[in-house]
Amino acid sequence: MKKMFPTCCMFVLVGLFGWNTKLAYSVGAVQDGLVAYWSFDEDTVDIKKEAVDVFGGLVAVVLGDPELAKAADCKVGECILFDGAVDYLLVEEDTQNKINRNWDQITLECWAFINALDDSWNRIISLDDMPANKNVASLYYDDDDNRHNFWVRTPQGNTDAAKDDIKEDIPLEKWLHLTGTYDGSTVHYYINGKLANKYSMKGGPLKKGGLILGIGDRSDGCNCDTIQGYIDEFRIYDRALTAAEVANNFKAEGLAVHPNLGKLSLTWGYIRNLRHR
Ligand SMILES: [Ca+2]
Ligand SMILES: [Ca+2]
Ligand SMILES: [Ca+2]
Ligand SMILES: [Ca+2]
Repeated sequence: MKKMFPTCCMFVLVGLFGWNTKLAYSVGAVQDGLVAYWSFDEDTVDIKKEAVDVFGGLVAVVLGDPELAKAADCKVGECILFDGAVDYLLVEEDTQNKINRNWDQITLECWAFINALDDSWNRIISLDDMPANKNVASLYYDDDDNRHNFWVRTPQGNTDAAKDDIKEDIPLEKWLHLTGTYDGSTVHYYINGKLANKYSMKGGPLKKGGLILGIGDRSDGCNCDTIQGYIDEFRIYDRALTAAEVANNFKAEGLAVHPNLGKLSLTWGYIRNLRHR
Protein backbone atom coordinates (compact mmCIF):
# COMPACT_ATOMS: atom_id res chain seq x y z
CA MET A 1 0.00 0.00 0.00
CA LYS A 2 1.24 3.47 -0.85
CA LYS A 3 2.21 5.48 2.17
CA MET A 4 0.31 8.73 2.33
CA PHE A 5 1.11 11.86 4.25
CA PRO A 6 -2.14 13.83 4.46
CA THR A 7 -2.06 17.57 3.98
CA CYS A 8 -3.81 18.12 7.30
CA CYS A 9 -1.04 16.28 9.18
CA MET A 10 1.61 18.25 7.34
CA PHE A 11 0.13 21.55 8.50
CA VAL A 12 -0.16 20.27 12.08
CA LEU A 13 3.52 19.36 11.93
CA VAL A 14 4.42 22.71 10.47
CA GLY A 15 2.45 24.40 13.21
CA LEU A 16 4.09 22.35 15.95
CA PHE A 17 7.69 22.38 14.80
CA GLY A 18 7.96 25.30 12.41
CA TRP A 19 9.41 25.49 8.91
CA ASN A 20 12.78 23.95 9.59
CA THR A 21 11.39 20.61 10.71
CA LYS A 22 9.16 20.32 7.68
CA LEU A 23 11.94 21.36 5.31
CA ALA A 24 14.08 18.47 6.49
CA TYR A 25 11.88 16.29 4.25
CA SER A 26 13.03 18.10 1.14
CA VAL A 27 15.85 16.60 -0.93
CA GLY A 28 17.65 19.33 -2.84
CA ALA A 29 19.65 18.90 -6.04
CA VAL A 30 23.45 19.13 -5.84
CA GLN A 31 24.66 22.71 -6.24
CA ASP A 32 28.45 22.17 -6.45
CA GLY A 33 29.34 22.90 -10.07
CA LEU A 34 25.80 23.93 -11.00
CA VAL A 35 25.83 26.42 -13.89
CA ALA A 36 22.13 26.81 -14.64
CA TYR A 37 18.78 25.34 -13.59
CA TRP A 38 15.49 25.70 -15.38
CA SER A 39 12.61 24.56 -13.14
CA PHE A 40 10.08 25.59 -15.82
CA ASP A 41 7.69 26.41 -12.99
CA GLU A 42 5.02 28.91 -13.97
CA ASP A 43 6.59 31.82 -12.11
CA THR A 44 9.77 31.40 -14.20
CA VAL A 45 8.15 31.07 -17.64
CA ASP A 46 6.54 33.52 -20.05
CA ILE A 47 5.57 30.86 -22.56
CA LYS A 48 5.28 33.28 -25.49
CA LYS A 49 8.72 34.67 -24.79
CA GLU A 50 11.21 33.13 -22.36
CA ALA A 51 12.07 30.79 -19.48
CA VAL A 52 14.49 31.92 -16.78
CA ASP A 53 17.24 29.86 -15.17
CA VAL A 54 16.41 30.27 -11.48
CA PHE A 55 19.98 29.58 -10.33
CA GLY A 56 22.13 31.70 -12.61
CA GLY A 57 19.64 33.98 -14.35
CA LEU A 58 20.29 32.86 -17.94
CA VAL A 59 17.35 33.33 -20.28
CA ALA A 60 16.06 30.68 -22.68
CA VAL A 61 14.15 32.22 -25.58
CA VAL A 62 10.96 30.38 -26.60
CA LEU A 63 10.62 29.47 -30.29
CA GLY A 64 7.58 27.91 -31.92
CA ASP A 65 4.49 27.39 -29.76
CA PRO A 66 5.35 25.07 -26.86
CA GLU A 67 2.89 24.99 -23.96
CA LEU A 68 3.37 25.57 -20.27
CA ALA A 69 1.96 22.27 -18.96
CA LYS A 70 0.11 22.16 -15.67
CA ALA A 71 1.76 20.65 -12.60
CA ALA A 72 -0.48 17.57 -12.64
CA ASP A 73 1.09 16.61 -16.00
CA CYS A 74 4.66 17.39 -14.91
CA LYS A 75 7.28 16.10 -12.53
CA VAL A 76 7.99 19.03 -10.19
CA GLY A 77 5.67 22.01 -10.53
CA GLU A 78 4.94 23.06 -14.13
CA CYS A 79 6.98 22.06 -17.20
CA ILE A 80 7.19 22.60 -20.97
CA LEU A 81 5.31 20.56 -23.59
CA PHE A 82 6.87 20.40 -27.08
CA ASP A 83 4.74 19.27 -30.05
CA GLY A 84 7.53 18.23 -32.42
CA ALA A 85 6.94 21.06 -34.90
CA VAL A 86 9.42 23.93 -34.53
CA ASP A 87 9.14 24.10 -30.70
CA TYR A 88 12.34 24.54 -28.76
CA LEU A 89 14.07 26.83 -26.30
CA LEU A 90 17.37 28.53 -27.05
CA VAL A 91 19.86 30.02 -24.60
CA GLU A 92 21.40 32.74 -26.73
CA GLU A 93 21.93 35.40 -24.08
CA ASP A 94 25.28 34.44 -22.58
CA THR A 95 27.22 37.61 -21.84
CA GLN A 96 29.02 35.87 -18.96
CA ASN A 97 30.15 33.00 -21.21
CA LYS A 98 28.56 30.45 -18.93
CA ILE A 99 27.63 28.30 -21.91
CA ASN A 100 30.12 29.26 -24.64
CA ARG A 101 33.28 28.23 -22.79
CA ASN A 102 35.67 25.31 -22.58
CA TRP A 103 34.06 22.37 -20.81
CA ASP A 104 36.65 20.01 -19.28
CA GLN A 105 33.74 18.14 -17.75
CA ILE A 106 29.97 18.44 -18.05
CA THR A 107 26.70 17.04 -16.74
CA LEU A 108 23.29 17.47 -18.41
CA GLU A 109 20.31 16.38 -16.35
CA CYS A 110 16.54 16.62 -16.83
CA TRP A 111 13.23 14.85 -16.55
CA ALA A 112 11.68 13.94 -19.90
CA PHE A 113 8.38 12.34 -20.90
CA ILE A 114 8.38 11.41 -24.59
CA ASN A 115 4.93 11.17 -26.18
CA ALA A 116 5.85 9.78 -29.60
CA LEU A 117 8.87 8.81 -31.66
CA ASP A 118 9.71 10.15 -35.08
CA ASP A 119 12.69 10.53 -37.33
CA SER A 120 16.24 10.64 -36.03
CA TRP A 121 18.62 12.49 -33.72
CA ASN A 122 15.90 14.01 -31.54
CA ARG A 123 17.55 16.34 -29.04
CA ILE A 124 16.03 16.52 -25.58
CA ILE A 125 18.94 18.76 -24.58
CA SER A 126 21.74 19.82 -26.94
CA LEU A 127 24.79 21.91 -26.12
CA ASP A 128 26.37 22.33 -29.54
CA ASP A 129 28.10 24.64 -32.01
CA MET A 130 25.84 23.89 -34.96
CA PRO A 131 26.26 24.21 -37.85
CA ALA A 132 30.03 23.76 -37.30
CA ASN A 133 29.22 20.49 -35.49
CA LYS A 134 32.65 20.20 -33.88
CA ASN A 135 31.44 20.21 -30.26
CA VAL A 136 28.26 18.50 -29.06
CA ALA A 137 26.90 17.17 -25.78
CA SER A 138 23.34 15.89 -26.12
CA LEU A 139 20.75 13.79 -24.36
CA TYR A 140 19.18 12.36 -27.48
CA TYR A 141 17.19 9.51 -29.01
CA ASP A 142 16.84 8.17 -32.51
CA ASP A 143 13.73 6.31 -33.66
CA ASP A 144 15.14 5.34 -37.08
CA ASP A 145 18.12 3.55 -35.53
CA ASN A 146 16.39 2.51 -32.28
CA ARG A 147 18.90 4.17 -29.97
CA HIS A 148 19.32 6.66 -27.15
CA ASN A 149 22.29 7.96 -25.19
CA PHE A 150 24.32 10.86 -23.88
CA TRP A 151 26.22 11.65 -27.09
CA VAL A 152 29.44 13.69 -27.00
CA ARG A 153 31.68 15.17 -29.69
CA THR A 154 34.83 17.25 -29.22
CA PRO A 155 37.50 18.23 -31.76
CA GLN A 156 39.36 15.07 -30.62
CA GLY A 157 36.63 12.47 -31.04
CA ASN A 158 33.00 11.52 -30.67
CA THR A 159 30.64 8.87 -29.44
CA ASP A 160 30.32 5.99 -31.88
CA ALA A 161 26.54 5.73 -31.85
CA ALA A 162 26.46 2.27 -33.45
CA LYS A 163 28.81 0.90 -30.80
CA ASP A 164 28.18 3.06 -27.73
CA ASP A 165 24.44 3.85 -27.71
CA ILE A 166 21.76 1.91 -25.88
CA LYS A 167 20.29 -0.10 -28.75
CA GLU A 168 16.59 0.32 -28.19
CA ASP A 169 14.03 3.10 -28.55
CA ILE A 170 13.70 5.42 -25.59
CA PRO A 171 10.70 4.35 -23.45
CA LEU A 172 7.51 6.27 -24.24
CA GLU A 173 4.86 7.89 -22.07
CA LYS A 174 6.68 7.63 -18.78
CA TRP A 175 8.77 10.11 -16.86
CA LEU A 176 12.48 9.40 -17.23
CA HIS A 177 15.16 11.09 -15.19
CA LEU A 178 18.06 11.36 -17.65
CA THR A 179 21.61 12.32 -16.69
CA GLY A 180 24.68 12.37 -18.90
CA THR A 181 28.15 13.00 -17.49
CA TYR A 182 31.46 13.40 -19.33
CA ASP A 183 34.83 13.89 -17.64
CA GLY A 184 37.00 14.22 -20.76
CA SER A 185 37.54 10.48 -21.18
CA THR A 186 34.47 8.56 -20.00
CA VAL A 187 30.74 9.02 -20.55
CA HIS A 188 28.14 7.85 -18.03
CA TYR A 189 24.44 7.83 -18.89
CA TYR A 190 21.99 7.35 -16.03
CA ILE A 191 18.28 6.61 -16.21
CA ASN A 192 16.14 7.11 -13.11
CA GLY A 193 19.20 7.51 -10.91
CA LYS A 194 20.87 4.27 -12.03
CA LEU A 195 23.78 3.76 -14.41
CA ALA A 196 22.35 2.62 -17.76
CA ASN A 197 25.40 3.04 -20.02
CA LYS A 198 29.13 3.71 -19.66
CA TYR A 199 31.73 3.96 -22.38
CA SER A 200 35.16 5.37 -23.09
CA MET A 201 35.37 8.58 -25.15
CA LYS A 202 38.82 10.11 -24.80
CA GLY A 203 37.94 13.41 -26.44
CA GLY A 204 39.20 15.97 -23.94
CA PRO A 205 37.35 19.25 -23.46
CA LEU A 206 34.48 20.65 -25.49
CA LYS A 207 35.94 23.83 -26.93
CA LYS A 208 34.66 27.37 -26.62
CA GLY A 209 33.46 28.98 -29.85
CA GLY A 210 29.84 29.09 -30.90
CA LEU A 211 28.53 26.81 -28.16
CA ILE A 212 24.80 27.40 -27.67
CA LEU A 213 22.23 25.50 -25.64
CA GLY A 214 19.11 24.07 -27.26
CA ILE A 215 16.25 22.57 -25.24
CA GLY A 216 14.04 20.37 -27.43
CA ASP A 217 16.05 20.73 -30.66
CA ARG A 218 19.63 21.31 -31.69
CA SER A 219 20.82 24.88 -31.19
CA ASP A 220 20.41 26.09 -34.77
CA GLY A 221 16.75 25.11 -34.67
CA CYS A 222 16.79 22.90 -37.76
CA ASN A 223 13.28 21.66 -36.88
CA CYS A 224 14.66 18.27 -37.87
CA ASP A 225 15.67 17.08 -34.39
CA THR A 226 12.70 18.26 -32.33
CA ILE A 227 10.97 16.15 -29.69
CA GLN A 228 7.35 15.38 -28.91
CA GLY A 229 6.98 15.42 -25.16
CA TYR A 230 7.59 17.19 -21.87
CA ILE A 231 10.81 18.46 -20.29
CA ASP A 232 11.08 19.41 -16.63
CA GLU A 233 13.85 20.29 -14.14
CA PHE A 234 16.80 20.83 -16.48
CA ARG A 235 20.21 21.38 -14.86
CA ILE A 236 23.66 21.80 -16.36
CA TYR A 237 26.89 21.38 -14.35
CA ASP A 238 30.51 22.11 -15.22
CA ARG A 239 31.73 18.84 -13.74
CA ALA A 240 30.80 15.16 -13.99
CA LEU A 241 28.44 14.34 -11.12
CA THR A 242 29.17 11.11 -9.25
CA ALA A 243 26.76 8.17 -9.23
CA ALA A 244 25.75 9.08 -5.67
CA GLU A 245 25.04 12.67 -6.70
CA VAL A 246 22.94 11.53 -9.65
CA ALA A 247 20.97 9.24 -7.33
CA ASN A 248 20.43 12.21 -5.03
CA ASN A 249 19.19 14.42 -7.86
CA PHE A 250 16.80 11.69 -9.01
CA LYS A 251 15.05 12.14 -5.65
CA ALA A 252 15.41 15.92 -5.53
CA GLU A 253 12.65 18.47 -5.92
CA GLY A 254 14.35 21.69 -6.89
CA LEU A 255 17.37 22.96 -5.02
CA ALA A 256 17.99 22.69 -1.30
CA VAL A 257 15.81 25.18 0.50
CA HIS A 258 17.41 27.73 2.76
CA PRO A 259 14.55 29.46 4.59
CA ASN A 260 16.94 31.94 6.20
CA LEU A 261 18.11 33.07 2.79
CA GLY A 262 14.62 34.03 1.77
CA LYS A 263 14.03 31.54 -1.04
CA LEU A 264 10.32 31.54 -0.30
CA SER A 265 9.24 30.68 -3.81
CA LEU A 266 11.06 27.35 -3.55
CA THR A 267 9.45 26.76 -0.16
CA TRP A 268 5.98 27.30 -1.55
CA GLY A 269 6.79 25.16 -4.55
CA TYR A 270 7.72 22.35 -2.22
CA ILE A 271 4.49 22.65 -0.29
CA ARG A 272 2.47 22.68 -3.49
CA ASN A 273 4.11 19.43 -4.57
CA LEU A 274 3.41 17.80 -1.22
CA ARG A 275 -0.25 18.67 -1.63
CA HIS A 276 -0.37 16.79 -4.92
CA ARG A 277 0.76 13.49 -3.42
CA1 LIG B 1 8.91 22.28 -13.08
CA1 LIG C 1 4.79 23.66 -32.50
CA1 LIG D 1 16.30 14.35 -37.13
CA1 LIG E 1 12.44 2.93 -33.60
